Amino acid sequence: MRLPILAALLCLGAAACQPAAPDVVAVKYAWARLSPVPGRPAALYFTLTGAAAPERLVAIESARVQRIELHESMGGGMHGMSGMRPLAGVDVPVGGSALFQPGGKHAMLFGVDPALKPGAALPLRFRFASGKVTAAEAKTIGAGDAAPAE
Ligand SMILES: [Cu+2]
Repeated sequence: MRLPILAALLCLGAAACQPAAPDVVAVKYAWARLSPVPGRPAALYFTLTGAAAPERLVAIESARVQRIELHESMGGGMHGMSGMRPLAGVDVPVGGSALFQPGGKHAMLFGVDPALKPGAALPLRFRFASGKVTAAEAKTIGAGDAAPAE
């Protein structure tokens, strides 16, 4: 147990030990699956990687979506909304990440601009508890399309 602690202490004296952590949380691999039925919600998936300080995702906004909620799928739920619960926020630890993937955490997009077609980029703003904001774009795919590779 002592060796990792010693290594960490040595790192304090050498700024070059690790690359500097970014000031804001990064958003990677963002993609959204549009609903086949107009007016039904779309699902958004992405990966958040930690900043220099602990952060908490509290909201996502888009000029092309009326309302975005953070959800978590519950194990075994097969029937849409009954298998999810809303999340007030999601922690993004320093040096870690928060994964939003099919079957787990995801964001639900209600009132998607009907002019948004598969293949278009969806502009997003991720809001964190610190007040910081990260802008990103999600790739949109059709209901029957395969999930994009990372
Ligand atoms: Cu949901």
